[in-house]
Amino acid sequence: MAEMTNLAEAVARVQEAEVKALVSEKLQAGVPADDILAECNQGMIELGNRFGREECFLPELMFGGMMMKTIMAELQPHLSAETALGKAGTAVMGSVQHDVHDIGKDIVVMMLSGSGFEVVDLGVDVPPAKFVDAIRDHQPQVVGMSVLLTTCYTSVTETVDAIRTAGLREGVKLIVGGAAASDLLAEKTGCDFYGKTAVDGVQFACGLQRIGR
Ligand code: B12
Repeated sequence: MAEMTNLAEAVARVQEAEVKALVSEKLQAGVPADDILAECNQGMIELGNRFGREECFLPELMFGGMMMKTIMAELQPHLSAETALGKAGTAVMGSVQHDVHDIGKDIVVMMLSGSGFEVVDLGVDVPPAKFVDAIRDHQPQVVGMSVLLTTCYTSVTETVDAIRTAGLREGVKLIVGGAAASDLLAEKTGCDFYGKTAVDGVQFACGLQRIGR
């Protein structure tokens, strides 16, 4: 972590008071909001890495996402037009039809928005048609499905099929996650990626952003 700035390190350690103080200090000193956001994003990536190394756990991850939402709201009026319009892109997220588990889905939502994505959260028990409508309306780069119940495998299949039938499959990357998901489910249903954790999903989405998709 040697090359990280104080702000990035405070984000990675989820030190909310310090993060808030450093952001205000930098804004007052005239540091561009885009640069401040870049430091925060670096911290969020490191937070994800810490989670991967089991140096922190789900509550910190959730709190980190919530903290970044607050920071984003403070930085928003100062961001350049390009960044403010959601440079990271748009993501649609939902728990698939008949599945009402939303704790993991909400973590993914928080982490994606903390990483600069505009996130359209469709909630729980989302029918395939609602995913399709959201893709038409918001033209996301990535669509995430959360599935905790093995009985809902068919909902994943039906959602992917509905997206394909609507002629929208080529334009988006589909990711699936949640306790019932697996590489095999992603492969069988025709998804692009299985995210074991919220961090995996966010890293995949951020990778799309870097390669300009
Ligand atoms: C809490 C809970 C509930 C709560 C949900 C509250 C809520 N608001 O979500 C309540 C009580 C409502 C509930 C209900 C039921 N539940 Co329940 N529930 C759980 C429990 C204990 C924890 C789930 C959880 O929140 N985990 C914590 C979160 C953070 O983990 P997570 O969701 O996996 O998310 C992480 C990753 O998977 C990932 N992730 C999640 N989604 C996505 C999406 C993408 C795109 C990506 C990239 C990543 C990603 O990110 C998160 C962080 O890394 C699990 C046990 C378990 N092992 O999962 C059972 C469990 C999922 N439930 C189960 C069952 C059977 C039910 C019921 C059918 C019970 C009943 N008979 O009524 C109902 C079904 C309701 C429905 N229609 O959905 C079973 C499912 C079994 C199976 N194989 O299908 C489980 C596994 C318990 C068990 N061992 O039997 N449940």
